[in-house]
Amino acid sequence: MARKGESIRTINVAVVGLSGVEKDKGHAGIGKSCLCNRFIRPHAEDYNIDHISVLSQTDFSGRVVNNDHFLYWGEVLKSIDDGIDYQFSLIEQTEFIDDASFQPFKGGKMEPYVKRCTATKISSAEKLMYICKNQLGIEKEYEQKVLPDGRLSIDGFVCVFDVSVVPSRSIEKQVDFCAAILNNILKTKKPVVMVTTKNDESNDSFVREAHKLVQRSEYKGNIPLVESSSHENVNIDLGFLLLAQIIDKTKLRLKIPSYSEAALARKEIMDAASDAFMRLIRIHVTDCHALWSQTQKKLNSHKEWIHFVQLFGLDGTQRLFKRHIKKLKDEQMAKQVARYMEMLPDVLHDLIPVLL
Ligand SMILES: Nc1nc2c(ncn2[C@@H]2O[C@H](COP(=O)(O)OP(=O)(O)OP(=O)(O)O)[C@@H](O)[C@H]2O)c(=O)[nH]1
Ligand SMILES: [Mg+2]
Repeated sequence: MARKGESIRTINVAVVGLSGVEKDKGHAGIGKSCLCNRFIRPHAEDYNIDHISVLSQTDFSGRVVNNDHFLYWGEVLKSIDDGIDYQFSLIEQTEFIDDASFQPFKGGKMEPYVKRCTATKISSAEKLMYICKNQLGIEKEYEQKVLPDGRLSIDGFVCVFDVSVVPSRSIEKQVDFCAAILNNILKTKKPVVMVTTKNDESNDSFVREAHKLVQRSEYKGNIPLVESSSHENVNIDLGFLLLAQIIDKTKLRLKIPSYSEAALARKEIMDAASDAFMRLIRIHVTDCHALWSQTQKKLNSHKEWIHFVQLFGLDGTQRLFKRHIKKLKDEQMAKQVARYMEMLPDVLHDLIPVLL
């Protein structure tokens, strides 16, 4: 681990966990890419749920994949309340599958994934940072960041374990695969944190299996477990920050809330952001004919607006705006009806003598 200045430490992390052909990983991956995406680019607008796995030969040899079985996700700065900043560099160790043969691409000396993914010296000349699936083939249209010096020295690992039910993947298989990875990580003497993914769709017995795995005697209680959901953005930073603290040998360690505690805290943040956003909208948008584009231009520098878009994305923001406009229209209509009702006795009074 390199020390940058007084209070910024740089930490290089490899995210690892079950990967491979469908026979090994089942119908879907375990959530490594989504976890990396949420950690590096947490805002709703930058989060994608679909990442690269099965590729064409052209994409495999493009500069993002660069004929490797790992992705370079770039850097992110995160702070802990006690004033320490960590700059993380992140790679994801995966296994890319050829869309022609449905077998892993062959490149150089191919060790089995469980061994290869625990490498602590990573190198790939001119490799570009991965951002999203659409980037492949049109790299110039995205930020182009190169893996510095073409290499990275890994300080610690985040080992991912999926606690949701995925068709064609048995829990025993995942436990065995994960244990093999953890055993190989132990040999590197680098610290590891286990992060369970997809807790928004968790299966209780799978959650228990994950806890049982890290409690095996050979791990001597040295592997903390964090329960996360990338889709719900719950407990994402925690696993990485804990790893940084272990690497940094800090005395104080972050507390690990359970998934339900962390999800509740997250909901409170989202509710508060929604309330603040609605207050802003109520003050500034009083005309039911207000347009989304104009409102966006007018309000997008307000902190309440920015925070809400970060959490809910532009689609979510527009949905709430539309709901507000509908409410304004309903209110206007109700006022009009009330006015007509007020006038009704007079109108009737005028009409009845005529009718009589
Ligand atoms: N419900 C739920 N689904 C998730 C979550 N994270 C990932 N997924 C889904 O799981 C599938 C696989 O996710 P990836 O992140 O691509 O998995 P991976 O481990 O990177 O897969 P490979 O790199 O191909 O081994 C996708 O369909 C994701 O949308 C989550 O937090 N909750
Ligand atoms: Mg992946």
